[in-house]
Amino acid sequence: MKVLDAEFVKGFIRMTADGWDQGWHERNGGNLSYRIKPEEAESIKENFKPRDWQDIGTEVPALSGEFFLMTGSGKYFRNVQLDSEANICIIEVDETGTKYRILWGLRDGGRPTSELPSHLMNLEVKKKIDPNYRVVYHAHPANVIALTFVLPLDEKVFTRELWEMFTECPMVFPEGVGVVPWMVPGSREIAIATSKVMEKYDLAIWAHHGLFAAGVDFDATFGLMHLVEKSAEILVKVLSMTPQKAQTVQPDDFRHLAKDLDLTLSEEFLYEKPASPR
Ligand code: 2HA
Ligand code: ZN
Repeated sequence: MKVLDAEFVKGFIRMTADGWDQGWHERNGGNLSYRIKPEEAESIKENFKPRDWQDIGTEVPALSGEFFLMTGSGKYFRNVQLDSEANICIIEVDETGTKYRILWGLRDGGRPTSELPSHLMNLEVKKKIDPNYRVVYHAHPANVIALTFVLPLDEKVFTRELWEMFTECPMVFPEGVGVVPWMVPGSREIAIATSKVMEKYDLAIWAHHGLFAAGVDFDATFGLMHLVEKSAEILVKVLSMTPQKAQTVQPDDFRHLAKDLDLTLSEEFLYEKPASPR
C-alpha cells in the first residue's frame, strides 16, 4: 500500500489541517507525532528507504525498534495537506533508543520536528502507563498562552480555572493539567520536564509558548487541545469583562459531579478560594 493511502496517515494529515484551520499553527508552529502500530508499519514498509542514523538527543529505550509518523522541523502545518510527502516523515528508533533514521517523507530533505525529544519522551512515558496511547500533539493556541501571563504557573490553579469555565473539562480531563515553566524549546530539559508532567496528566501547558496533549487516537488528542483552548477562551473573555466572577461552580458542585458521574476529581484542585478575585 502507498503511504498516503494508509488510514492512519490520512487521519494524521486531517489533524494537521484541522489544527491549521483553528489558527494554532502560525508559520512553522506546532508539531504532531503518532506511534505507528506494528501492523500499520507492515502494511506500508515496501515504501521505506532508510537514511542515516541520527542522534535523538535523549534516550527512549522503551520505544526501541518502533516506527513514528511526525511533522518535519521548520515545516508548516498549512502545507501538510497540500504536499504531505515533503512536510511529514516516518522514522524508526534504533535498538538502543538513542538514534533515529528517516524511512519515508521529507522528500526535499530535512529533519523530524524540532521537538523530537519531547515527542518521543512523552510517547515513551505514555506507552509505559498505557500502551494504547499513540498521539502527542503540540500547538500554539492563543488563549491558553495568554493565560500563562496572567494566572500563577501552578497546575492547581490552571486545572481549577479550566474546570470552572466549562463542565466538559472535569469530565474529559478529571486528572487535571500540568504546567511547565518557560524553558528553551526543542531542548532535552523541556522534554524531561514535559515527560514528568505527562506521568500524571495528558496535558502539559508550556508557559508563554503553547500546549502539549497526549491521547490514544487523533480524535481524542485533537479534542483535548480543542477543549482546553475553548475553556481558556471563555476565561479570557470573563477576565476581559471583570476581574471577579459574579458566580461560578463551587468545590461542592464538583464533588457532586464526581459522585454522580463516577469521576475521580482530586481534592488538591477543590481548594477554597479567598473572597477576592480568584
Ligand atoms: O516551531 O512549535 O516548539 C515548532 C514549535 C517549537
Ligand atoms: Zn511550539
